[in-house]
Amino acid sequence: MFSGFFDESIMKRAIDNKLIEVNIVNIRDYANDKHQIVDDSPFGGGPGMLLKIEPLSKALESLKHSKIIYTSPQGKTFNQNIAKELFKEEEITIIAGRYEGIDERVIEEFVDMEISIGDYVLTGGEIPAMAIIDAVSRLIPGVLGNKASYEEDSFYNGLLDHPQYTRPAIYKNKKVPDILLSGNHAKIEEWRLKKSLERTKERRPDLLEKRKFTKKEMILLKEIENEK
Ligand code: 4GX
Repeated sequence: MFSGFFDESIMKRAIDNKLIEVNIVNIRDYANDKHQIVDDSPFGGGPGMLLKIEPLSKALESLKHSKIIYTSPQGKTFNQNIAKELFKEEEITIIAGRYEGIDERVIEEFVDMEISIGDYVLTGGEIPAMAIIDAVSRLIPGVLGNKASYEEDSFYNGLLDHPQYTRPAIYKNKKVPDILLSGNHAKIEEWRLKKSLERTKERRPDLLEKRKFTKKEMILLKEIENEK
């Protein structure tokens, strides 16, 4: 599951340029029996299998300087702030796998952070692991190259993105907003900020509740209010 992701252009370049280092550990290598069994049924019964405690803890024991993350719907919902927090770490370890979950004692003993990537159920931890690695890696200077800047992205300033357009200026009678073709960069910036505020207010009012506003933003929010 990871090979496509890490062989893809951005991640591959980041690894080749030594901006990130990835080590995929196969839990099976830590199994202690000849069949290399790593799963077992839950105490108390019920469907599904859990990752066995011994191979998993053996794999985690040697990690003294790594932030250990377990992904599950019970975790704190992943967001840009958690990505920024993880970006400061020298090394992170993410427990991923098929099965229904892991033994709670492994969480208590080793896990520093339990993260959910959203309120839905997946069949394994690989996709959450890739989502976290992706969001954190792109914060590392050089990973995105110089063209793209994460400072322009949604959530960088706590707001959603403004609408964006590219050529042609008219497509099936739909015209790109005139202001974007005006060449007036101050006006364009203001328009973009206003659209960001408008969209965030409309679609994610929760994001605005926690946020402080500049004078300019307050004025734009008033304008939006009056236009209704
Ligand atoms: N946000 N799941 C994780 C638990 C599990 C089993 C074995 C590691 C090894 C999910 C989510 C999610 C299902 C992935 C339970 N982990 N994870 N898996 N939503 O639904 O993070």
